[in-house]
Amino acid sequence: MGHYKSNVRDLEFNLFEVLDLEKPLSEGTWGDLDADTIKSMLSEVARLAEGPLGESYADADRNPPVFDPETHEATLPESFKKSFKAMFDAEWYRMGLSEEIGGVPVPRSVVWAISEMMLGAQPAAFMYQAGPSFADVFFKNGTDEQKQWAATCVERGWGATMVLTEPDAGSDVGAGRTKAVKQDDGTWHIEGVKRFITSATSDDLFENIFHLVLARPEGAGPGTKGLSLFFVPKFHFDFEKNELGERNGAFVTNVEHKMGLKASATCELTFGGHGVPAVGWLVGEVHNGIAQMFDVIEHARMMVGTKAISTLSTGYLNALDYAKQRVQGADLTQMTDKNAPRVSITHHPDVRRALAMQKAYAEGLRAVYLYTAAHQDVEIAKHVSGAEGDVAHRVNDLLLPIVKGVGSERAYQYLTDSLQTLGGSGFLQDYPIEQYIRDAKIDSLYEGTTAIQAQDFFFRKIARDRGVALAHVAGQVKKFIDREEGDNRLKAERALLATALEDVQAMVATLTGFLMGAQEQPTELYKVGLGSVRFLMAVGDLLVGWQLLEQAEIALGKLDAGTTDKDKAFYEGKVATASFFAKNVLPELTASRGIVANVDNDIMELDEAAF
Ligand code: ST9
Ligand code: FAD
Repeated sequence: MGHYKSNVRDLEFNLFEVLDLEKPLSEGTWGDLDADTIKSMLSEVARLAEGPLGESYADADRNPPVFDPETHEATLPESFKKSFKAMFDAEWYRMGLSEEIGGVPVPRSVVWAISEMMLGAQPAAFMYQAGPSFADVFFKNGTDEQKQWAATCVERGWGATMVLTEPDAGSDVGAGRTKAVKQDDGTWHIEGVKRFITSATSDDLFENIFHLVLARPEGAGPGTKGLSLFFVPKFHFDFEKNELGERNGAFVTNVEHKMGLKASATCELTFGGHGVPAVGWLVGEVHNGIAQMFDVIEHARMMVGTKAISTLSTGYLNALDYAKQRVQGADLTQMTDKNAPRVSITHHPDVRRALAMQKAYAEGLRAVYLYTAAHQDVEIAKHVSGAEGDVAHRVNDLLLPIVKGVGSERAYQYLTDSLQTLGGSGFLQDYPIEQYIRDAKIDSLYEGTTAIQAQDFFFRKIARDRGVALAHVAGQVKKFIDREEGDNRLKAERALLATALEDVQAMVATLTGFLMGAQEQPTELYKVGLGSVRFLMAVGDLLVGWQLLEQAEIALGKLDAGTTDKDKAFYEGKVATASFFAKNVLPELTASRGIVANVDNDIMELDEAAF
């Protein structure tokens, strides 16, 4: 048994009891794919994740990639490559890809449920597997000829990278200086140095790697809008003869030494600096680079959030396992009796509190990412929330910064509780949790830091959207609040959720007020910046609380109907966790509302020297 613990029961519960996928599946959009097939897929991926895929997790951490500057390549540990191969050969990457490039139609919620387990077991391996999904973006944005190349990328199993960041262009992608020089034959020569590029070297995992690179054509304007997207293969390829050719001029010039996620090679990538031109092809033959790259970024942000949530889930399940076995101290009610029997630590209120918080965020955030994924398919979105027209797309856009920003922050925060549950043992490398924490820290940094997610959430996904998607989701929360089921056993929790919704709506009004005020007084915008991460986290808590309570209501119905012993504990856990979260977390949103309402610019006026 490896380090990774899956939660297949909860995935099935989400897909079939909460999202109720059976109905849209029966309508035929996904052929004869049915619930039984999906359940066996989930079990099979769980076996892969808990077995061969996760097996090399610690070894790959202790033996990170070794870079050779002479060859511009790094070697990966054999154990990791074996794990990668076990996953890649199973071809799960075909799920949800365009059929024209070898994909199999599957709802996105199922794709992400499957991905969750691979991401939790061996996140670096999942990232090396980006080729097919990046080829899909290339396929959708490419010319007819490039669409053929995209199919070849999948068929030959090539690796892929997304190449934005430069030493002076991180969050500010538009500051990128890498340039593109047009050639007479219609190709482009890329010149510049990119940094932090994931999977730009990958030992012998792939015969070729294609880089999707943002670069600025000579003479193009400043900022992100002046960037174009280029397809730059590591080796040239004769697509007519189906033959690998000469080395192209994109060379890895360094591999970073990192805190965690060590098996994932993070590379400096130099274009055109070694006497060989780095030849690129303009994607779609149109200059629309940032929008095209955002098609990749949207997948990647969803991936990062799901990775974080998956790591929290396995952290929690490892902590739970330990807590059930670890005997220490007497029950609190017998603390003065020195002869009282010793109990497992699950009997101690503080351990219960910590476990309940871990469970609530792991399962609540899982529900949020799956609800988001449900809005990536119009048919399922309509079934799940009644989203019509382009509302499904807008809801997905709205929720991505929650999945990525809140998922990563809460996972890192509560993984420390997972570690704490193990006491001093948690600090040891005998258990996986210290590695989980190191490996999960990156999730709040790459693909846009939390500050960037929070600004994206407020300025683009709420203000620019004129609140359409937010109103749709708030309407769904309100529908739950107003629904009185059974003997209304969740009455107190519904009231807490109603207050939390009001708190969030008040924060939206306050931040919108600052935004409007900025037309007269530009420094009012600082107040949005000062409140935006708090606001993002508050909306995350509202959505986690709501999803947990929706699940609790379903669980109550199942308990009333009578269930097996095993399911009884599962459903009781759902009800108790939702109630715990509503009572212990949702009231904090009222404090956040007050803080946002009273935010002032004093800290912005402080001289840098005073920090
Ligand atoms: C990175 C990679 O960090 C880390 C991990 C790599 C892992 C690789 C493997 C991954 C595998 C994943 C796939 C798995 C899939 C498997 C299963 C399949 C299901 N939404 O606001 P403006 C666009 S990479 C959409 O003025 P600024 C839009 O076109 C590095 N589009 O921005 C817009 O034009 P318009 C990641 C958006 O002030 C245009 O941009 N780096 C969005 O010029 C300009 O917008 C980062 O993420 C959006 N949310 O630039 C950088 N936002 O307005 C973070 C913008 O006309 N920094 N556009 O529509 C930012 O995001 C900045 O806010 C900025 C600002 C760069 C956008
Ligand atoms: P900076 O942008 O310098 O940010 C520093 C701090 O300032 C952060 O706290 C940030 O939130 C804050 N900040 C910056 N600007 C603002 C603002 N406008 N408002 C508020 N706060 C702000 N990039 C790729 O292109 N491809 C990859 O494959 C890739 N993989 C990566 C893998 C790893 C392991 C790492 C570490 C990075 C990777 N990146 C990749 C780069 C990653 O996306 C960037 O590191 C990230 O976007 C942040 O940029 P930065 O590191 O330059 O930080």
